[in-house]
Amino acid sequence: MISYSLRNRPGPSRRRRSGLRIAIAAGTAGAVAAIGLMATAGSAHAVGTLGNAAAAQGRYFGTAVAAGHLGETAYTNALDAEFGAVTPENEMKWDTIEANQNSFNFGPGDQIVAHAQSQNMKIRGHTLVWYSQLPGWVSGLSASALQSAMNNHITQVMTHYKGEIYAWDVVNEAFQDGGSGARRSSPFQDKLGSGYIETAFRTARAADPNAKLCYNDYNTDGVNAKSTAVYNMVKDFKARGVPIDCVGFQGHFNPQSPVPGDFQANLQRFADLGVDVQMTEVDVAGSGTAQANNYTTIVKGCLAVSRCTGITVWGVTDKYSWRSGDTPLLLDGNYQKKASYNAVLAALGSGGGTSGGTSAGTSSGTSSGTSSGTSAGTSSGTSSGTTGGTGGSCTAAVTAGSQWSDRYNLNVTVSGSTNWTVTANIPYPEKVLSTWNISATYPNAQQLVAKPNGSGNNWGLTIQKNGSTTWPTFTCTTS
Ligand code: G2I
Repeated sequence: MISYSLRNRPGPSRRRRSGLRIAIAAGTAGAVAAIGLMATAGSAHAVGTLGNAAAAQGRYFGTAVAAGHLGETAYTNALDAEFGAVTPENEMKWDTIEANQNSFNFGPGDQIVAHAQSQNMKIRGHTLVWYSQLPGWVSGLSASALQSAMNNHITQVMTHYKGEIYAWDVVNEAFQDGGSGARRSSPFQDKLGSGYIETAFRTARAADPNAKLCYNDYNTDGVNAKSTAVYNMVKDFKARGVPIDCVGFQGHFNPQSPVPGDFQANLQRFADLGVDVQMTEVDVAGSGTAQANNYTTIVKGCLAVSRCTGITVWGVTDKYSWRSGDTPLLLDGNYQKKASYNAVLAALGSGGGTSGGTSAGTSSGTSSGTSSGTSAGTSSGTSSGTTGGTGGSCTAAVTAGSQWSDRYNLNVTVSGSTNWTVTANIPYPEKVLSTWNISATYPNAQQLVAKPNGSGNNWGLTIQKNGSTTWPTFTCTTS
């Protein structure tokens, strides 16, 4: 039986990658094994885009997106080719969604969600409670009416997007700049007191228990009075069981305020509290090497912190940046890759990596695709592998199935154990469309985890090409 696991639709081919890669891996009981055999033909690269490079490190790489630009082909092509996650730049803010009390406009946000889902992108929700882009009627409310309105807004919005948002910026920019460490004046702070933040997080957890709940702010990227005030709040929340899962660091930098030397240490101290950390709105004013070096520091700092789960830049192209004159992004106004783009891609490739471990035993395989050595752009071939070692090992053998212009099937046979888990890392921008004979889960958009579902050890998957025909890598482990 075919189960359509992801809301994915075949889309137009955007890019054709040459070459063919077939890989198979096997593991032994209790140990996760990495790559067993990898045969590469032509110029196939596992890491071709920002999203793919980050996924190879177990992270996402995203961008802010404006619904109004999705109709521009160059914009959407760049978005889809490079990024694995999106944050609506303005479309989920209070003044768009609830400009008038209890009248909700989800249209622009829905547009971004639909596009992201069609590309299997993660979605960050931004933002539920913020002093800015707040319609006038909110600040006119009495304290008790404001409390109800805040809870209602959180509940309505999160319920509408329930199950679709990876992480929500529940509260945004609640602290003052400077050395006071105080909360920023806002209708919420002024009428409800500091407790509104805790209330917002508790309300958010009840609305969508599966979404990660983040606090998000700027000028908190290094160790300073403001970040320490946020740190103390998060520490207190964790100690008292107030639901918080992540802290977002916006990462708006410029030459006068570059990435601080203690950037990584700051991320780490938050991670040590037991929350994920994310770079949520990165942009760096400037150009050339200076800008590129800042980006490198950000990427390397994130990769060095195991709980840093992803990086989002605040826009696809300099053309549409909120501070366009500062040329702060990775693609210029003509969607050309800048030095900073190359620096980010290089830094993502040089990270500590998540495919550690050693491969037990040996693997062997044949592939008509590799032996031909051409970049015909079709996926064909067979591959098989075996593990050495003692007991409890498993092997996943992968062969080509049916092919269409926009998608292809792979058939997988697992041997050696009936208690197996096969992890498939799907090369971006390919997507899994469907699977059969397995219980499938998706830790992220580029990863499929397959377990037996009682249908035996022969299973398969359909992959949407999106211009690429590079096969996933498969890792078999037992437990
Ligand atoms: O200011 C940069 C960011 C700081 N952190 C929170 C983010 O939400 C914030 O994003 C920016 C958007 O990039 C801008 O696009 O937030 C601005 C508003 O505070 C956004 O600007 C607004 C303009 O002020 C409006 O005039 C305009 O109608 O964008 C709106 C939609 O284009």
